[in-house]
Amino acid sequence: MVSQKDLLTLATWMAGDFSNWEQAIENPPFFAHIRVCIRPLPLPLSQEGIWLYSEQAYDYELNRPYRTAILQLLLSGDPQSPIFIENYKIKDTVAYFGASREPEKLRSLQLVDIDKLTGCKMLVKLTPQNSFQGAVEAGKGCMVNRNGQETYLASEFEISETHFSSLDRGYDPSTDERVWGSIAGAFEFKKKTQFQVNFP
Ligand code: CYC
Repeated sequence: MVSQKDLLTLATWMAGDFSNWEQAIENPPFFAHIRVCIRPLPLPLSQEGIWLYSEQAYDYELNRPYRTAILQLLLSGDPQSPIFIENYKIKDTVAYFGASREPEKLRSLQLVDIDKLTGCKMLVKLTPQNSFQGAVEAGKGCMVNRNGQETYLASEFEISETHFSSLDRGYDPSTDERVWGSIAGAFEFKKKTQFQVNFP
């Protein structure tokens, strides 16, 4: 049975500063050097689940992330995917740029400052290899507009204590052709710094 303890384990594994440096050096044409930095919110936005703030950035411009998100980790009660992650967007994204490394900035954040993204739940299960695997909910409903073009997201990830791999791609809703995202497989991140997660 997956429990609150597993939720805390997932949050703890997610909470850190990740880099794909090794992959970027090995395969520079396909993999930019990316940093993913995930920080627990100093003041949770509700009592439900565990709240995190995530920034993805090119290593050379950490304070101008290309994607930020608020993530809420929750138990689902569904044995197929006992954990899920709600994805939210901050209305004023730019105001929080850099906050993954300066978490005091996140203290002012409230529920009214974020919007839930529909169709973008990540459904998560624990694997026999002591990792968590997740994928975006079915239905091609997580819409991402990239340079004016509507796409739906296909996304999967795996995370363990020290490793985080993720594959995000956007597809054309009418042709199912890939519009953006890695053509050479998943991004492979190693955890460089661990952040502490507190949970009642
Ligand atoms: C978008 N990536 C997204 C979205 C989700 C995730 C749900 C759509 C919502 C949004 O736009 O914020 C992924 N959400 C996740 C994952 C988890 C989660 C993995 C579990 C921790 O809760 N993504 C990568 C690569 C990089 C990338 C390093 C290169 C392709 O992992 C890019 N993801 C990326 C981009 C977008 C995205 C560019 C669209 C952002 C936008 O333009 O709005």
